Parts: sequence; C-alpha cells; structure tokens
Amino acid sequence: MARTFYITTPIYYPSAKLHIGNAYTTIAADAIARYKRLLGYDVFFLTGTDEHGKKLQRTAERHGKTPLEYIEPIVAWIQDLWEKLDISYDDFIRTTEPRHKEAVQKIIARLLEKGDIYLGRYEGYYCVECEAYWTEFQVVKKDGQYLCPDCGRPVQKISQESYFLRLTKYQDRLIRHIEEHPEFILPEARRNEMLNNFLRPGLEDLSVSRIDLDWGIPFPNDPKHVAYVWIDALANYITALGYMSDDPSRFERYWPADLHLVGKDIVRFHTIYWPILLMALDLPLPKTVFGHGWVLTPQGKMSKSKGNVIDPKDLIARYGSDAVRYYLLREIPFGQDGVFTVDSFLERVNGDLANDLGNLVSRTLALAEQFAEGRVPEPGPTEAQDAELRRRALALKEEIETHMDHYALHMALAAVLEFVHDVNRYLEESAPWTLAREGKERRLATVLYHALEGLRFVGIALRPFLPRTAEQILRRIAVYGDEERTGWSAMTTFGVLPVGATVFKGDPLFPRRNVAEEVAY
Ligand code: ME8
Repeated sequence: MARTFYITTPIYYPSAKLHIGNAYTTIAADAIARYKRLLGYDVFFLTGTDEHGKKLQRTAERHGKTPLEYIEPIVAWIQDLWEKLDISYDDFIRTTEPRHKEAVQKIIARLLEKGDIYLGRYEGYYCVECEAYWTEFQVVKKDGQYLCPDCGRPVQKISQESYFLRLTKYQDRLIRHIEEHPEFILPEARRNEMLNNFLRPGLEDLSVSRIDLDWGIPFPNDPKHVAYVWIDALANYITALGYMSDDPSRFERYWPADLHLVGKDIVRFHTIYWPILLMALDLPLPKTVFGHGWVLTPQGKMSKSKGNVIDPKDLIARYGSDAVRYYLLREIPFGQDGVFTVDSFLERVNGDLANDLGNLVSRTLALAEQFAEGRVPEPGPTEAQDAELRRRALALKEEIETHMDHYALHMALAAVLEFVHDVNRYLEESAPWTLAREGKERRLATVLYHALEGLRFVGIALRPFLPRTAEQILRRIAVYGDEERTGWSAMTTFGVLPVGATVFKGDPLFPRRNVAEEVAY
C-alpha cells in the first residue's frame, strides 16, 4: 500500500477577499502535495475556511449582514481563486458545516468528561483582530493603552465565566516532544522562539469558551458558552477526516498529519494549543508544523485589515496562474520573508520564464519543426556534449528531491532553471542551425533529439510547481499523459522520447512584458 501524506493549509478567515500572502501558503502546499503525489504517495490535501468568531461577526454586522450572508460570496470567491491557481486540494472544510460542528461538540464533551476542560473565570485581555488571548504580562502598555503584542491594536479587557483547557497539565510533555523531535517545528528559529518565549516561561490554562459571543459552536453541556474560535478552527484538521463521525476511515488512514503549513503568525497556535488538544484527546501529534515567512510590500506586511493587499486574481488575469506560482515559490526563500514588488515580479516573468524557459521551449520546438519535419528525430552517435547534457538531466531528480526533503521549494525551482540554462547552453554550443546549413544531418538529428529529451526533463520537473506549463511542454513533445515517460521516475532514464512522434511549437508560454507598459501595484 502506498505511504500516505497528509498536508494542510490554514483555514482562512472569509472576512475579506484573500491576498497573495494567503495565496502563497496555498500555492506552496499545492506544490508539495503535487510533488508527493508524483513520488507515489497517497496524498490528502486539505484547505478550507474558518467561519466563526468575533472578528467575522463584527465585520458582517458592519456590512449590515448576518455572518453567513456576508461569508457566502467570499467563500465562493476563495474557491474560485483556488481553481484559477490550480490548487489540487482533496477537501475543502468550512467550519460552519454540520460535519465539523458536530465533531467539535463531541471533542469538547470528551474533554469535559476527562476533566481536561473545566469551568473557571477568565480575567485577561483579548485581541479581536488576532482572535487571541493575552495576559497582563504579555500585553504591550503604551500611553495608558493596552495593545496586542502581535498586531499592535488595542485589546479588550475581559472578566467572565469561562471554560479552560488544561495547558499546564501537558506543557512538560510538549516541551519534551519538541526537544526530542527537531522536525516538529520548522524552520529551527521558530522552534527556539516557541520554546524560549512561550513554553519555558510557563503556560497558563487556555480560556476556550466565551459567553459574549454567539457566532460559533455552543458547548454541548452549557450552550451559553461558545467555543473559542481557535479551538473550533484547529479541530478542522481532524474533523475533515471524519474524526468522531460515523465514518472515521479517512481519519484512520491519514492521521497524524505529515505537514501543517502555516504562516509564522500562527505557529504558536499550531505548536502549543493544537498539540495539547491532541494530547488531551490521546491522539498522535502531527509530524511537522512549518511556519513560512511573510510576503511583504515595500511598505510592510500585507494584510487584509491594512488594505495594502494585492489581489491575486488581478495578477492571474494579467500574467497567468503559473507566473504567480513561479514568482512566489522562486523569489521567496521558503521559511523567510520576501518583498513583492512589480519590478521583481516582472524580472522573474521576463527573465526566468519568458527568456530562459519560454525561449528554450519555443526555439527547440521551432528547430524540430524546421529541421525534423515536426517529429522526434532518430538520434545518431553521441559526443561529449550530449553525454554532459545527459549527465545533467539525470542529476536533476535527486537535486530536486534533496531540496524538497527540506521544503526548500525555491531551491528546487532554482535547480530546474539551472537545468534550463544547461539545455540552452547545449543548443548554443552544438549550434543545430549551423549543422543544418552544413548538411550534417545525423549530428543535427542527435542534437535535436537531446534538446527535446531535455524538454521532457524540464516538463516533468515542473509538474509540481507549474502544472499548466508542465502540461504544455509535455503535450508539445507528444508525451503528455504517458506516465511511463512523464512520471517522476521517468527522470531516471534519458532517451525515452518516442522517435517519429509529432511535436509542435505552439504559442509562446510566457510572452515578454514591456516593463514600461505594466501597471503599478
Ligand atoms: O489566521 N505573507 O486565517 P487568516 C504570507 N483563520 N502569508 C500570509 C500573509 C502574508 N503577508 N498574510 C497571511 C487565520 N498569510 C486563521 C487560521 S488555521 C486552523 C486558522 C497566510 O485568514 C499565512 O499562512 O488570517 C497565515 O498563517 C494565514 O494566511 C492567515 O490567514
């Protein structure tokens, strides 16, 4: 049976349309999911929307709507965005669905029964924007105001009856788990931050219910209490698999998750609250929580509430989904922050995609149309240059795998583009146009065969990252859909393009942009 791989994105708040920062997480998760599928894993890729909580309730009120009236069109917009970006998710969970709500209530009931959730009184602070509780000790005090240490907005003082989750009972076990499993929190800097800033100073039990909120999941025993939105939201990773439902088969198959991909803003929720909730439920912990960095604008972090966002649909409409996917995955070292600028975007589109990749594809296929009647020619004897190209091609698979093992997506793409350069260099050096002029037919056929075979490697290597481009390349060299020749392991053999198959140049994959004519963001 194939090994399973369960990967998740955060479930996004449908409080506003998503921006390229949110799209970044989902694109990265999609590339990893596609990559693992290509490797033969039985992948389950989950995304969705986090539809409860104070922030959403307030936003809806401000628009004169009920939460659901407000949310519906945004959720539809988000699903359309994922379609436009070719996100290959297996399930989309909405926390307002009965399957989720029922399971969350069962989870709460179990924890109440076990005594890991108990009734008490909460005295402290709450940031509605971040949906986060803070203690007197954690809030930032400035000019007589109490501010959220994460977003800097004023926090609310809260004093009310509340249910609590016993974080204190599990904190030592969690610290041990993190110390013994270096891959549990990645990158390493985030792991140290969690240990030093939150866990080692000591936790307090977490308030997990509110009586001043009605847009959420009521406690089964005491419905005036509504579940804290983060408890509700985190549970999505197991409720979507059917945990505590009539059909837990997906849960049994895929849990524990292999990778929760999140932005660094919510690593704390995923590496403290979530594992403790799982421990309380006697469930195994996810293998890795990876906290990636920010997509910044030159003016700072992009965020829905600041309004300084770039609408990914605008970019897709203008440049195509693969250009957006490529830019985000290649430009930002995975795990670190990166700044989105129009200049750097156009540089990648024009430089890497139009000049290097697009040009390689069109010139190779144009040569095949011109000198080989649009067919894969029969190669003749090989020379040193051909052997070198073949060596480079055969090294590509392992290079990508090494980078992907560390979730270094930007490096994996850099390796593919390096190979594109190699094939371009090969064409320059073996100069098929000169061979044609000089009538060296056999040598010409060998060179064209090798360059076309190079395209096959490029096409396969791009499948996880740029699915449309990969499809186009593989279609144009007549192997699309032929898993023997385009599966991941087809990169272990060089020279399997079917001789005589029809190839075609087609339209440019990435038209060059005139920088002066492009819009500013
Ligand atoms: O936090 N750069 O939802 P959310 C990179 N509902 N990534 C960014 C980003 C930026 N500028 N801005 C946002 C929530 N993100 C909760 C999650 S999960 C159980 C509940 C990405 O809509 C990043 O992945 O605020 C971040 O963690 C997520 O969007 C937050 O999305």
